[in-house]
Parts: sequence; C-alpha cells; structure tokens
Amino acid sequence: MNYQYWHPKMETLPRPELEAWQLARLKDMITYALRTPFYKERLTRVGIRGAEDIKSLDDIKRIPFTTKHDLREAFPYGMLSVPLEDVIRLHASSGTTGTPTTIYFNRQDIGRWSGFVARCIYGTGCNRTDVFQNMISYGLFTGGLGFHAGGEEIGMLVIPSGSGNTTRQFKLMQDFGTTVVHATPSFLLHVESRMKEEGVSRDSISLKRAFAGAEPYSEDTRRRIEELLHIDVYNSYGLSEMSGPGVAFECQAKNGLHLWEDGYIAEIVDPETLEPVPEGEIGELVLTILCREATPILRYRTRDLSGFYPDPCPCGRTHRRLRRITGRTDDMLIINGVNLFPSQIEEVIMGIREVGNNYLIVVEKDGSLDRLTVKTEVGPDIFMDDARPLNALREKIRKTLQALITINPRVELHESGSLPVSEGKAKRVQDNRSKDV
Ligand code: DLL
Repeated sequence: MNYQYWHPKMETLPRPELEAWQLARLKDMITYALRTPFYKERLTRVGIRGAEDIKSLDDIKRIPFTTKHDLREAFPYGMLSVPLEDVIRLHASSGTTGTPTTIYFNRQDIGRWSGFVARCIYGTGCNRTDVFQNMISYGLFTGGLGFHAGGEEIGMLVIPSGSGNTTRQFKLMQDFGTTVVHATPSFLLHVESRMKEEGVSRDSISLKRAFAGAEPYSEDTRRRIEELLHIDVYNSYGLSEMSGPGVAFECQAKNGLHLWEDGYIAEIVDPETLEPVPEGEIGELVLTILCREATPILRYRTRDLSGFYPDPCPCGRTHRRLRRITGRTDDMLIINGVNLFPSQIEEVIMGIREVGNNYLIVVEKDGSLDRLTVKTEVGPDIFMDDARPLNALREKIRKTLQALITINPRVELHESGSLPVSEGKAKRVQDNRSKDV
C-alpha cells in the first residue's frame, strides 16, 4: 500500500519530538486557560498559576477533569479566553438535554482545525481530483463546516449538500460525479436502501469512499456498507468539545483511528476511580485540546469508551491508534440486572445477512421486570407475507442475541423503510421504563 500524508513531518514525528511538542503546546493552553474565569479558579486552586508550573507531560495529572456539566455552568462566555472581537465562529451542541455547550474559534483555530480534518481526508487516499459530497448537517453541528473546510483545504470540489433528501443526494451524485461522501453510518445504510427503492443503479454513480462517524457503529456495519455500496468506509471520530471531527481517523490500513497527538493529549482512565488504566486496556477517553486558543479545554471527560492499540501502524504514522468506540459510559443499559451496550446488539444483528439496514431497541417495564424488544427491518430478499422465512429469521435473531447477551429479547420484524430514520445521529434506543411507572 502506498500511504500518503497531508503533513508528512507532523504525521510521522518521532515520539520524543511529538511529546516535546505536546508539552510546549500544553503550556500555551495553560496560559490561555488562565485567562478564563472558569479555569482561573480551577487551576489556581491546585497551585497552577502559570505555564511554568507545568514542567513535564506527567504534570497534566495535576489538572482537574472538566465535564460537560462544567461547560454548561460556564455558558455562555465562562470559557472564552480571547477578546470577543478576535472570535470568528462558534459551534454548539444541540442542547436537547440541557443548556447547550458552546465552543469559540479565532481565525488561527479555524485554520488549525481545517488542517487536522484535511489530514484525515487525505490519509484515506483522497486528493484534489475528488468530488466530495458532504451529506451531514451544516449549522451549529461541527460535522458540516468541519469537513467542508478540510475538503476545501485539500482542493477537492466540495458539494455542501447537507443531510437528508436522498432523491436530491442521488441527483447530485449523478450530475457531478461524486467520488466521496461523508455521513453518519445510519444515513449511509438508509441511502443504500433508498437507492434500491428509487431504482438508482450503482453504475450511474462513481462513488469510491465514505467517511462515516458522529455515532457508534460496529465493524459488521462498516463491512455491510462497504459490500452493499462497493466502497471503502473510513471511521471518523470527534466531538464538539474538541472542535468536532478531525480528532481521530482511520488511515488506509483501516485498523484503529489515529488520534492526532500534536493537537490533542489523550488519557484513558477508569471511569469509576479516574486512575489511568494499564496501557492497551479499555477505559474512558479523556482529551486535552492543544490546538485551540479561544476555548482551551483541559482533561475533558468524553464518556466514550476506548483504548489504544499497543503496536505501531503499518502506515508509518507515529500517532497512536484508538480502538473503535463501541459505547459511552452513559449509554449502558441495565436490563434485569444485566449490563448491556446497544453496540452489542448491533454487532449481532448487522452480522445477519437477511436483516435489513435499520433497527431500534426498545426497553419497557413488564410488571416488575424489564422487557427488551429488538425491532429490525428485513432485507430486500425477505417478503413480509411469507410467514415461514419470517419466523425462521425471528428465531435466528432471538437465539443469536440470547447466546451473546444472556437476555431473551422479543424480536419484531418490520418492512424495509418502515422504522424511523433520523437525519442526524440515529436514535437507536427507546428506554420507556420511566414512563411505565
Ligand atoms: O459528532 C463530531 C463529529 C462530526 C464526529 C462528524 C465525526 C464526524 P458531537 O455531536 O459533539 O460531535 O458528538 C460527539 O459522538 O463523544 C461520541 O460519543 C460520538 N461519536 C462521534 N464519532 C464517533 C465514532 C460530533 N466514529 C459524540 N464512533 C462522541 C463512535 C462517535 N462514536
């Protein structure tokens, strides 16, 4: 494989130099952080009054963790570290579960962020001859403008199509010869189902690659999208608190996501004790941004569960690789006392060929017990009026799930295209238990 780097020097920087860079940038971030009311109070409390109080990377452990709650408390300007007139953009989380969290960027911050996204895109084999259709929401969500700027930096033709409206997406792909798309994995699966329904032939589009992220998905889902659409799919990880996409991305080796360590310091901690886990083990990812002056965020508890691969990547990049994020500490379901991550269910059902492209997990109360129902669509080869294959499929899903998760779920099969599709991140779990009491 001929691996290509957007920023060869930084992407292959020897570890000692990379760590020296991180220390210098961490000191810069401390200087900026001390200009915010929030961190001034937090850092002085632990005796950090200036960059000179950070002497080694290990000193990061002296810095208190930052949580989503802290960001909300600091809303709107408590974490802004530059004069407002230097800020050129903000992004915000949707705020559906409370006060939104807001991140500010100065001009250099936007430039650096685009550079990281460009690295991600270029590392998958794209170049300026590609036509890139960005099928994800624009606006306050970081996925749209973040990838847009990265694509432009490389010099690709970027089509800001946004999410939704599959008919128009197909038309754009056909008219302009789109070679690469960006979307959530659930939207890519939806696109594939709609392609069949609308009779769009694979030969009428020139698609080669997709970047898929913003929500968890399994290796089986990646394989399914790749096989159905005949494309390469690359996993893309990021979060608004760390500017959005461009934090970690798969290279062409497609085995783990390189976390750009010149832009972020990553720690993996035990979510209960908050102590570091042994190298290579899974825990909660904690991130410190090194590449944003206007809103420095230190030791942010992402709630995402991951770990680092211990071995180097064949691509030659020196930045460590994260394992696929399979869940969050706060999305674990406890069903009749059994701990279960939605990703475990996805792994089973997306591995069954006859299952369609969409599913939903419903949890309810049944008397004093919890009841788990897994609703899946069926694939195009299964007909809803033919009871025998339907019963056989239902039983196959039930048995496979029960063997893996030790819970006996109810399985409902639904016609292709009948389960709800979200234009943004898929809502895979409906937990109705609190409504039932
Ligand atoms: O989802 C930023 C983004 C945009 C990433 C486009 C990739 C592509 P938020 O809306 O703040 O930001 O959501 C961040 O989504 O903490 C994870 O729980 C989840 N997430 C994002 N990417 C992945 C992924 C954007 N590849 C939250 N795998 C994160 C698993 C992901 N989970």
